[in-house]
Amino acid sequence: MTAFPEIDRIRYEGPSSRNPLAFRHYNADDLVEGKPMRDQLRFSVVYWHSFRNPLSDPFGPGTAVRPWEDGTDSLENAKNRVRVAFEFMEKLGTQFYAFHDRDVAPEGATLVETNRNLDAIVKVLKEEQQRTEIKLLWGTANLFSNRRYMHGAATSPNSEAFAFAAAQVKKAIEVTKELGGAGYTFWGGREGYQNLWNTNVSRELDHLARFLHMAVDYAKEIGFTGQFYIEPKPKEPTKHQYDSDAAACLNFLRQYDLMGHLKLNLETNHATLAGHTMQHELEVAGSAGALGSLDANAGDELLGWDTDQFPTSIYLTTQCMYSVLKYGGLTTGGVNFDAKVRRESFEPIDLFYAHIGGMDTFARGLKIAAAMRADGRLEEMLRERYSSWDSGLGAEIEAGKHSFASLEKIMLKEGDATPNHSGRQELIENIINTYF
Ligand code: XUL
Ligand code: CO
Repeated sequence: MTAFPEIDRIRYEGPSSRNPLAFRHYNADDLVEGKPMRDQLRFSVVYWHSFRNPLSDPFGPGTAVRPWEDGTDSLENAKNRVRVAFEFMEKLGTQFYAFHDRDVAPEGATLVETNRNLDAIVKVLKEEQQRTEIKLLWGTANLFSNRRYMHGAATSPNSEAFAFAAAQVKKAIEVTKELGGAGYTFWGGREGYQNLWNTNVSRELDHLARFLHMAVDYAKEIGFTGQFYIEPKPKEPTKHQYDSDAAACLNFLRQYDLMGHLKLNLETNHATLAGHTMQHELEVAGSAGALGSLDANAGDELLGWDTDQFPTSIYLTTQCMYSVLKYGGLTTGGVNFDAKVRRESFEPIDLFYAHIGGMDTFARGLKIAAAMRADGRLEEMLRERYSSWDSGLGAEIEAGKHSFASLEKIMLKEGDATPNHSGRQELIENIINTYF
């Protein structure tokens, strides 16, 4: 049985190919900065958008045609879907995937039944992983769809919701370990507020931190060595999410002594919603040594919601990969397409077009970023801009040899600070365009 009978394995055909089912830039074996592109990019397909999203929106039901679905929430249908997902990834040539517990297996009437369902599916996932050598990038738990989480999970005013979420994440970590997952992600779901009049912010943040400490402890207890991530998002579904952006996450991790335990999983559309660029988020996380993984997508400039479109801007992916390379490359993390085809792109083949486009766009971004780094002009201009700190007064200040009093003395004598280098933004932007 095959779900995509008309599609062969997607191959690299080079930039001049007009075959819509081929890569023009992503050639998995090509070396970039000494590593095959497949290892630099570590592409991952998300189960939720690609295999569970009916393509509904707040104004209408789903439009997706998915002939392999039998319309039920049965275990049989869920098992069959696993095989379809792996056929898709095999044909696409991605090495990783990611899922929420509830994406892969149906929720039962009780936790016992739900866990049993999950175990049954994990067995199939494991078989398919072994058959295809496709690996789990990260697992996660859906702590936001069920009505028990209407007020949040770890930050719910209802302690039973917290307890249920704890049980759910415990199981999700076990399953992620069982599948050899390289990581585990915490995205805030409904961990935020809709109304400050009914919210005890400090208590909710304490609870969130306690929850994450329990996760860290449990991972240690069972020997799960995958990387934990926290995924910033400022709003949607709540008006304000506690993990609103990279800086807020880092502050939270530091305040609650979680810094060494979690890295950041950064998503482009979340950065946009926060009023930042993805590059900003990457630089904030990277400079704190906490750049973990990328949820690759893009928003729409004219729509205010998390549209999770596939990335098609080479400028964007160049910025992403420039920061990734600068901070040492992806290790446990990957380029995870947390992206969905748009509601009008309802055919199965659109899933291929979308991912091929995203992969090629990232491959180009990677190559351009590597070329920029090899050329070195940008780095040289950056070095030059800070050169007053490399010797003399600047070096002395950095070395802690000065105080307000000693600096005042110098400036009283000199009379003024001399402006030195131009910012050269225009020149830099011109240079960047020469790489495209
Ligand atoms: C929601 C989002 C999630 C996380 C995983 O906007 O990005 O899908 O990536 O829970
Ligand atoms: Co995401």
